[in-house]
Amino acid sequence: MAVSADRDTQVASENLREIWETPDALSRLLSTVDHKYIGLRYVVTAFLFFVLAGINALLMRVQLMSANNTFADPQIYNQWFTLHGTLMIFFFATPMLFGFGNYFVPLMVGARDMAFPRLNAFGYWVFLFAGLFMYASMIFNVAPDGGWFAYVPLTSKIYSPTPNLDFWLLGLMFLGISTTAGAINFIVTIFKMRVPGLSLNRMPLFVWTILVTSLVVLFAVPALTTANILLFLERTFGFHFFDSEGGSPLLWQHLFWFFGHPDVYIIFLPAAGIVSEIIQVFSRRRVVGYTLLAMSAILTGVVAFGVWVHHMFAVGISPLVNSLFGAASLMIAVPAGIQVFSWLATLVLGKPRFKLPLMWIMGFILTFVIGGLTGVMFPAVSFDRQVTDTYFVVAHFHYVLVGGMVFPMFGAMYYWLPKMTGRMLNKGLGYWHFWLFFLGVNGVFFPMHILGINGMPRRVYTYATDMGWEPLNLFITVSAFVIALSVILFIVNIFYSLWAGKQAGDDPWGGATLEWATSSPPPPYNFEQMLAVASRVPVWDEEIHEADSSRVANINVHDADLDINHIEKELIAQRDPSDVYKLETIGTTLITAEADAIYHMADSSTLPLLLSLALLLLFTAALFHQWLLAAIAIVISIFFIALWLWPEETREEAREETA
Ligand code: HEM
Ligand SMILES: [Cu+2]
Repeated sequence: MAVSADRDTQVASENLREIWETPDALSRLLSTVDHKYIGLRYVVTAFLFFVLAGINALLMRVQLMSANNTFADPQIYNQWFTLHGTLMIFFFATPMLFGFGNYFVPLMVGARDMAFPRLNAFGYWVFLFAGLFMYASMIFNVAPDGGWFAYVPLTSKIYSPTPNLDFWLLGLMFLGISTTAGAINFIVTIFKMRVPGLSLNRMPLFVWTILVTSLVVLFAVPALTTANILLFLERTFGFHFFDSEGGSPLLWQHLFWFFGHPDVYIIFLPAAGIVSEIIQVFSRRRVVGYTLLAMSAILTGVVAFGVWVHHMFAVGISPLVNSLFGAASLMIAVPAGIQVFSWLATLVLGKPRFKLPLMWIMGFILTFVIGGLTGVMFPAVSFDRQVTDTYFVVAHFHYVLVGGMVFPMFGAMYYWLPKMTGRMLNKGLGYWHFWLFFLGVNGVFFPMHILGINGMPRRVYTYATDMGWEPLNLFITVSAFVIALSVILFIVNIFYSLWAGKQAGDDPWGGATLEWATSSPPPPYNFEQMLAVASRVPVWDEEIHEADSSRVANINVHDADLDINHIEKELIAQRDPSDVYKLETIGTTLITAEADAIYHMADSSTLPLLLSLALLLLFTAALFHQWLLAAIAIVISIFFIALWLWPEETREEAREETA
């Protein structure tokens, strides 16, 4: 019995592999739609942008190391901070979290891929090309220089006649296509492709936060894209949206921050999801306040759209409006507080194991709370007016961004890379990385509070000796190099562990959620059996019932104990047995996750790559004002879209033809 079962499993997995894998390396490179490759690519590419943006930060710190330094001139300094902010926010933080989402959302909900695999591949290519497009500006020395929020009139044609700003506008329009495609894909995957039994109230918190983030993306990104299109039209064709001849510069600020504030939560929410997952696993107990945590994510996503004016307290909007937006901004502290207390309660009530992933989360809590404390000061409008545009603000938002996103990201690297690569990261190097980074970050950003209160404005390329700002600035620069060293150790660690790291095994941490119920790295089809779950922590609960390692096989849909809905039984009964070997996955209902469909998934294809190349041509043509070329690029794009949407012959038809 055991022997024949083993043989069946082997046959099944070989069949599955044949169906799901793109075998040869070159076509995989160009055409794969496997969410795991795509997720990994997002993570690696986003990390590359983190390093590039970090190099810009180091260059700025070298310039600010001493008073009256002449290492950089003001023009180049403007480019450095603009590109640093833009790359970090748009090309590092969001894509990095979307990368983890891409890799782990399908695994955590037990699906075989994302809902729209080709759209997913397309999203990655667009991200890559938009990033290269943006960074090309640095190489040609025409990098955007209007700050990461590109205020008009500074960025209007009269004050910024060179193409620097066009790179910024077009690059972000281009990137917006990727972010939007990714968000739609996450929403459909999460709503429709969870395994039977994984009802909304059992979804892992990381999946919850990715869902809320994706919804926020759909409502926020259009404001930015609109603003960018309008400014591009104004700069290129002389329209008047933002200038004083009929337009209004304030319109830019409203549009930008209507996107820009929610964007902070687009970055923070998935990171908070990572925090919940890691705290749960390393405290060895279910997370405290699951429902509150999910609700806080939703509340944050909603309130995020009602606070944007707090970035504009100093522009002269009426005091009444300012105080209303101040009050709304204070409200954000409520869900943030709920989350922090839930996490602390989980740690206190559990038996925490302070391994590397949890260390990063502890670092996150400390740093993020400091950022939150300065954050709640700004809604006091009078205080904000004193410190706005000073280093106090630079200190605050780095505490929130580095604390709220980079710490959880490194936590996720130590937690999830073993699943992605099959190898553990080295602990010794890991501890060095953590402590140097932690000390470096506080060494860089804590003193900035003091500089800010002492009046040092942000975005200045130098300062006079008699301001007394020199010693702290030197200290900050040295600390910035400590951060750089820690990141280098991390990169070394990755290569070292790929080469000589300990084998991770399926489940090195005793994980709770479904990604730990398959091999590391997972096979192309993710799970051999279509799973069904009856718990928020399915892997833990299975371990309670069955201690053996064949968990995956044990939680399959045929298992009567799991109370599978009858529709699903019907679906399974109706299937021709050979159907199991097609590119398909089970679709479920939105709230209770009862099986209601079998979806056939798209095959690998080079069209996503080709279409993104055509779009790259379009944006490059627009940059050089080559309208004929742009028109050609549009025609080519439409052609590729038509090919993409062309009905494919089904496998049965193909089989009949060859027969
Ligand atoms: C990890 C080490 C980092 C260092 C040493 C660093 C350093 C700096 C410096 C020196 C500035 C310019 C301040 C000025 O002249 O006004 C700056 C600005 C900025 N940074 Fe960072 N940063 C780091 C990480 C990050 C991260 C992770 C993010 C976002 C996820 C980020 C986002 C920004 C933004 C948005 C700006 C504002 C740019 C502007 O004024 O337009 N930084 N950073
Ligand atoms: Cu804000």
